[in-house]
Amino acid sequence: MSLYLGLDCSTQSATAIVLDAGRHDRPNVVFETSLQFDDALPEYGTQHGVLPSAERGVAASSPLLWADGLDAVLARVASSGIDLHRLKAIAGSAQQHGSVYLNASAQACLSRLDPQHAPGAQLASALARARSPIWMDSSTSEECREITDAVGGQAILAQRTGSRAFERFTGPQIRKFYKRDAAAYAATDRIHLVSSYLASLLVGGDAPVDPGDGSGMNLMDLASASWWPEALDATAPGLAAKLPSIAPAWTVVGRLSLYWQRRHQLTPARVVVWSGDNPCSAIGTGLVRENATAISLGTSDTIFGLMEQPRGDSVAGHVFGAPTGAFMGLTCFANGSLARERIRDQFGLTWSGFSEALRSTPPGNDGRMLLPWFVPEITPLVLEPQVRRYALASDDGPGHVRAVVEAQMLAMVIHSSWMGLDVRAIHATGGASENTEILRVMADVFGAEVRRFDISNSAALGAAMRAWHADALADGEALAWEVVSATLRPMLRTRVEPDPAAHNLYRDRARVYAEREAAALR
Ligand code: ADP
Ligand code: XUL
Repeated sequence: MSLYLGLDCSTQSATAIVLDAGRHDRPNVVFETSLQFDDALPEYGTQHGVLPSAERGVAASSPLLWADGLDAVLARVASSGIDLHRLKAIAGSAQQHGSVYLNASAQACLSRLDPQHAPGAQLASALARARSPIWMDSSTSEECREITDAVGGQAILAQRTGSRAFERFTGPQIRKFYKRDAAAYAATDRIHLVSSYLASLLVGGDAPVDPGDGSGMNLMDLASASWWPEALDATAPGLAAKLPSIAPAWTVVGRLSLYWQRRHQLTPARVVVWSGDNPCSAIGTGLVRENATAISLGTSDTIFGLMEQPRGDSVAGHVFGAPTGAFMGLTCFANGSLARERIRDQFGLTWSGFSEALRSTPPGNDGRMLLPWFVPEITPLVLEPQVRRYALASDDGPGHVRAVVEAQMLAMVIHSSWMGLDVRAIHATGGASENTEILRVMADVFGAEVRRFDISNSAALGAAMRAWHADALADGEALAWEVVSATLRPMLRTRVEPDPAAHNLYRDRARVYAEREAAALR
């Protein structure tokens, strides 16, 4: 049996999962560890993984923090006591859309890293931009308009790249950087996604992006998985030379560099192309065909499902590449865990108090409702945070708890219908999927069975499963995705069945919610 390491660099945390898998026995997770950036690396000064900023709509983090986060989880893997001689391949997952700007000295810097020291400080001189814009940024509406106009409208952009222009997408972010700081843009040699940056770090070279994460940029032609020249021209001059290549998600980029081998006594394992957290989560929740829908309740909430071919009105959401080589539809909500935390903290609750509030209030919340835009919202686009309450007293804690969760689930039903997904079964993942009461609201709102697995970090697990799949392929042995996804079968932990009466009631609440949302947006 061989070991496969899956890494995840998300908004708030870094995670490593080691999968023991091979040709015969049942694959098994033998190690899992997570660290919160704010706690583990306080010197970077992040809050929930984000650097403080006074500028409206701006959200950024530090690429050096991500490097040191990677180093810290690898240190834990190295001291886990598992037999790492059997480590054959590593793949990774990262928060999507964020971008890292390297200068011309980066390649030399990466190949000269000193294993006596953590990577962060050593990489500072390789950056053309100290702060990386991340997916929570909503400051590029102007650039979105400019790019949309230049390519001939949002329908064309959505059809070619899988999405209309979105503020957080990498293309509009690159354009803003170019407009604001043309000299720093000119000094940028390579613009990586968080995923391809960390893969580059592992091999000490220059790693490609995969079509899954590449499709979150408004720059890639989805059908051919290649850069779309019109979009590049619309974004910034000379961009083609600054972007990495695009390679299938199962590509082996290289071997773990000497830096990491020496620093953590690791083998020269194969390093597989990294992807975005949502594409990796598709694999880690067992979505390898159009057989189910997944909902991730992480910092963002996302709903997604596989598509054999792109379909639906992608002006409404996104069609990304999937790690299987197919496609996936996705809708993303910025007011996920942080909105739930806002209500939890406002009423001085713990998560168990939050759950108790859900238990003590009825489906439909006796008509109490809110629109949950505590921070700028992606779906629907709400740039100025606003929270609207209906029949909800300001001191009604339990009412607020149910109202925020119901609002999130109703918004998901409404804004995912464009995908035409089969939602008979929902595979729930992400930190908040630990909360069974939240899953009960999900099951009732969707009228679908909700399944939860032992591992709630499906992005890291999916990365480990991708490493296994790619390693087998590199050895000349095609491993069916069904074999890979069967890893999850013994991990099924919980099934939450919908209540038909509650589901009926929520159909009506969805209509009311949609009307209130439309009124608020007018
Ligand atoms: P990300 O990968 O985006 O960093 P995670 O998937 O790790 O986020 O989820 C982290 C979030 O999970 C926390 O911000 C917290 O709000 C939420 N969370 C953790 N436990 C619970 C719980 N029992 N109930 C609700 N939410 C929870
Ligand atoms: C997806 C999105 C977020 C990030 C952070 O489009 O913006 O889900 O990937 O997890």
